[in-house]
Amino acid sequence: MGIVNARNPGETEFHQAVKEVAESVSPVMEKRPQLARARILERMIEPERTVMFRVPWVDDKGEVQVNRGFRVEFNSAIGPYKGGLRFHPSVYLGIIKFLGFEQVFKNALTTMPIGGGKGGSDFNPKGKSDVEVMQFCQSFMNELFRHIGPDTDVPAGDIGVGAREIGYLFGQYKKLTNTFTGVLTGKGLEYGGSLVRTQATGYGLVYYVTRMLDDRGKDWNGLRVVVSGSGNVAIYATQKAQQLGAKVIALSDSNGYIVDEKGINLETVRRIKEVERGRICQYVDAHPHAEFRERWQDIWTVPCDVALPSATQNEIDEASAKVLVNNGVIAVGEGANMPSTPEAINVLQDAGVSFAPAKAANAGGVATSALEMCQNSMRLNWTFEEVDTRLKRIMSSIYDQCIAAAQEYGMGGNLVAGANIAGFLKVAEAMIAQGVV
Ligand code: NDP
Ligand code: 2IT
Repeated sequence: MGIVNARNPGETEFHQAVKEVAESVSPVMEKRPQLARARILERMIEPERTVMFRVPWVDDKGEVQVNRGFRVEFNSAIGPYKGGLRFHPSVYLGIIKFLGFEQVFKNALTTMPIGGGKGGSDFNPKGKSDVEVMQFCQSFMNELFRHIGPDTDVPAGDIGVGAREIGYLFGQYKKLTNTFTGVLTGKGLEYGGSLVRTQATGYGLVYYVTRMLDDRGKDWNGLRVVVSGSGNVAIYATQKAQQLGAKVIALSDSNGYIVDEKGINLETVRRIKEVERGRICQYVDAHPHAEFRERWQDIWTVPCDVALPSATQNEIDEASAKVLVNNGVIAVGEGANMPSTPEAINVLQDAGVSFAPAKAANAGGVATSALEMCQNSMRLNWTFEEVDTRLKRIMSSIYDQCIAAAQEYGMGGNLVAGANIAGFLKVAEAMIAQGVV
């Protein structure tokens, strides 16, 4: 870790992500000295390629704006680089590298042939007009297009990048290259998108947690669930949990959280968030019995059986984890990437809470992206049921891989260790087979 920190100064999120994997795989390295001799971990923590670029664009007032763009192509041992783009003002190299690093192992767990990458920009889509978002996306693609391709690197959405942004990015790629290919996933259904991709991360999260609950002899029926965020992942995790009989009572955004003891009305949330691009506080206008509270971090004080952090990194810290435990939480499933601090994970695992790590639990999104790539290659579309059945099967297989790997290395039941080890081994074997490249 000394070397990682010194070679990547200031990239605290990246340090955090590497430390967790390095700790998990240390028993593997002891058992398999050939991995250490091949310097596998040292090679994995160095991205194969990092691109940083200027993104100039003109806003509605005619003023020139300048943002910074990133694409980190982390690892292509098992397939083309694959991973989302994040547009958020907090984006810098350390965030894109932590996301890209995690993506490598997550993608390996999906059983699909995809390597790992991530990209994005410090552009803030909030409050921008559609024209401004389009101007930005076109300028972003003016540089990105030369680095990506359907067999090279296939970006998708993440925070701040949804169907609208993917559409503008795709249009510009097509224009610049004069090709119609599956170079991005999360596309609209009219032009090559896959059914279920919109729902996939949230649904997949709930499918994974279902397996975990099942191992405790429980199902979702009647459980009180708190979901943080109110974006793509949060909305569809809520929808699936509700379909399975759970009562979702809280959601949030970066201004605060709402609590509805009667159960969240998801139609209202979807109108506010997907149609109007509004704020979660507007929920109480339609449902006056519900409550809006400021400080999104405090959402974990709402007593619940299951917590699904689905907003952003490090949103559950040690203190929040203790509150969750004291309130009797039985399961935590990470919808967001790295939403729990290492201290929080320790508190939850020590208390016997079932803990589903992001790499495994939120892999349904990228797995369905890989199914979209598959359909694009065949120039065919599967039905909703076909894709959903495959997604369920993939989430179940990820769960089985995590359980088996944890068991084999003496950490039975520890899904964090299991996910890291299973993902690591698959990538490591592929790297060894391909030589020192
Ligand atoms: P969206 O942009 O659709 O929604 C993000 C939500 O999280 C919004 O409610 C947003 O609130 C909130 N949020 C984001 N950043 C912060 C912050 N710094 N502080 C407080 N609240 C914040 O993104 P997604 O739902 O797609 O992504 C959510 C998480 O899931 C991310 O960690 C992402 O990496 C992860 N993920 C997403 C996948 C996907 O397929 N989309 C796949 C796997 C993981 P506000 O509007 O106020 O900013
Ligand atoms: O973090 C993630 O897995 C995503 N944002 C989805 C990536 C993808 O390529 O679908």
